[in-house]
Amino acid sequence: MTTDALAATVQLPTQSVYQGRVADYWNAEENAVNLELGRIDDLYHHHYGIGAADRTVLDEPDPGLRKERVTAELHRLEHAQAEVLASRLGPLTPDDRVFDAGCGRGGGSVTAHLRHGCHADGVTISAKQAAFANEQARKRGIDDKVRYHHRNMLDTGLETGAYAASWNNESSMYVELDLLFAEHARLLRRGGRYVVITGCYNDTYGQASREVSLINAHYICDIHPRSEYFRAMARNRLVPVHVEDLTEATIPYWELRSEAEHLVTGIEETFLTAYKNGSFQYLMIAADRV
Ligand code: SAH
Ligand code: GPP
Ligand code: MG
Repeated sequence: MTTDALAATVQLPTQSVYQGRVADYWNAEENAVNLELGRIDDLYHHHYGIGAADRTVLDEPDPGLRKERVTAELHRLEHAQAEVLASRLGPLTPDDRVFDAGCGRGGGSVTAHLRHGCHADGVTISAKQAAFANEQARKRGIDDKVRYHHRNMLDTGLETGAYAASWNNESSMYVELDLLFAEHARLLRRGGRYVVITGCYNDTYGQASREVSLINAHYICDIHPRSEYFRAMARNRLVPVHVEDLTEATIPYWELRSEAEHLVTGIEETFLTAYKNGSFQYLMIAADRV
């Protein structure tokens, strides 16, 4: 059979094998470190924390109260990260629309809506997460403005040029950056703002370290080098306006998390080693769509 004839017989799947595995991971995911933190105020985050940690929570003598206080402190740090991202989306009005690419259980879109009053569309490859997030928005009474969709963020079907801002909060390591940024550039209006917070490997160090490979295997993701973000943005009409290395700011979160026996998942020491040996960075980039 010729290549062309073979290609004619093969139906390209709408979702790759890899994306199917990513969806399986998120459909099954029920880590205490995510659900117990989210339950505190119904803001469910799937990202890490930033800022100084109040380590006195570890000294609480009552074991039940200690767990509660550690859980609350980790949630405070994760929510602080979401607020830093939301504050970078620029001045937005309640009529503006924002796009949350790889939205998880929905906490980021709710945070942006509460801060700016804007409409939000979140997209996740997990049907379970989209249903969970929509139910949360319904309970909060904001389902007229905040909506979640079970879709591929590379091919959202959302309206071209309709968005004032968009972001990836710890979700860009699941996709090819050129395809991702092409979709953001399509959805954003001219002058719209794009923000990414991500873990990337440090090109200065060379290729990805063992720790970076372990993180990839743990989450089924594919962490990109720092340089690739800037190359792919330049190719897709996204011009950086603010770049911030959040590595120092996230270390206290990981140090506290590693001592939270009731919440650890086993990846804590790997993150701390990767950040401290310089091979991995926690980075925020804000860019304008030109
Ligand atoms: N941004 C969220 C969740 C981050 S977890 C937060 O900050 O809480 C990573 C998310 O990326 C998961 O929700 C996963 O479903 C999503 N994701 C991974 N690949 C995707 C794809 N191709 N399309 C849409 N979502 C994807
Ligand atoms: C956060 O999700 C993790 C990811 C989205 C993938 C990898 C991120 C990097 C920065 C490399 P989570 O909150 O579900 O993770 P955990 O269960 O470990 O808290
Ligand atoms: Mg988490």
